[in-house]
Amino acid sequence: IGLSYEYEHFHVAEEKTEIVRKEDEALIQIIDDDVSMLILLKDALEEAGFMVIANTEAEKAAEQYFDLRPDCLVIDVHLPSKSGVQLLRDLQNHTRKKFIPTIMISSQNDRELRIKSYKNGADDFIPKPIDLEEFIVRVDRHIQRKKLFDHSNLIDELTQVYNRRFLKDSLERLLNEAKRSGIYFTLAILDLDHFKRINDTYGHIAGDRVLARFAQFLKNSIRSSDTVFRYGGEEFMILFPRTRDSEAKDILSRILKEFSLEKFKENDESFSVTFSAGVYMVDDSEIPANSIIKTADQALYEAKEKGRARVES
Ligand code: GH3
Ligand code: MG
Ligand code: MG
Ligand code: MG
Repeated sequence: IGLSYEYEHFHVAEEKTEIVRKEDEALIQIIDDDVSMLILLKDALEEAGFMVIANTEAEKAAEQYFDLRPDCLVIDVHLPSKSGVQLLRDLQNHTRKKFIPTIMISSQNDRELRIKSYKNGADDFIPKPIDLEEFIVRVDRHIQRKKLFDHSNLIDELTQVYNRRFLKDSLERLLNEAKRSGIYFTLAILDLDHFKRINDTYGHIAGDRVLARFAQFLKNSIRSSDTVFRYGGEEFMILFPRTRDSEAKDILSRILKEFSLEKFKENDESFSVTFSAGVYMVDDSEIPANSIIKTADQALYEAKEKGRARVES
């Protein structure tokens, strides 16, 4: 991906290439000024099923790191323009709350260097020459651990859908994608109607059960490319990539119709629940994430004003 080899100068020029990130495929970024090492590791990782971006320069690497947000970093300790440890420190300073497992590789298996690497946030240190089989299993372990970490940090415990933190990430990712390839998407905000009454009538535990069932209902009603988030309390959001607002409205109206037929039972009493929703289509990638949410929220407010159990845009 994105490599063109210029053997006469013996360096690798990275072209600006489209890297389409697949949800389930881990992306590994390798930074090493030694081209033959880059090729060796890249080939081995790709054969093992990972996506790889390879860089020879620290500056270019930093740029691509922020752009593509890899799942694992492999950094050579000795880079010409900047030490690998310095690069690691710079990247970590910019993504303090993100956990991106980082493996330092080095031709020098030096105790001081290892300690310095770990102190600066490295998770692993592999001296060259690299045993490829061991390298792959170590990368794989780091990726598995990161997945577990990300999952527990991004899922809302009660409803088992994505949380607000992940919404921010997803919105930014979609906006970046929109910038790159001009695609559009629709954001929907859903809010349960008169939810306070359910709590007041049947208690908070019953209210929690409604929230969990609503979230699962949403998850089961949308396409696999769409994502449900719990934004807070009894408010949920859905991101519909490559979907116009009219289409999202149709989908939500169908879900509303089906969900309002669901029967909830608490102490021999049966009740049903509805929601209101506001949708907003983003086809201008310059719009900031918070004003997208604000505009969708205004549509939701309109749906509430017009009598609830409806979808507005
Ligand atoms: P509206 O139709 O205008 O949205 O009315 P509403 O009653 O749904 O809205 P309101 O914002 O007045 O009340 C929301 C309620 O949701 C209040 C709050 O106690 C409850 N709530 C928020 N989070 C949770 C939760 O995790 N569990 C339970 N059981 N209730 C929650
Ligand atoms: Mg080097
Ligand atoms: Mg609310
Ligand atoms: Mg409500």
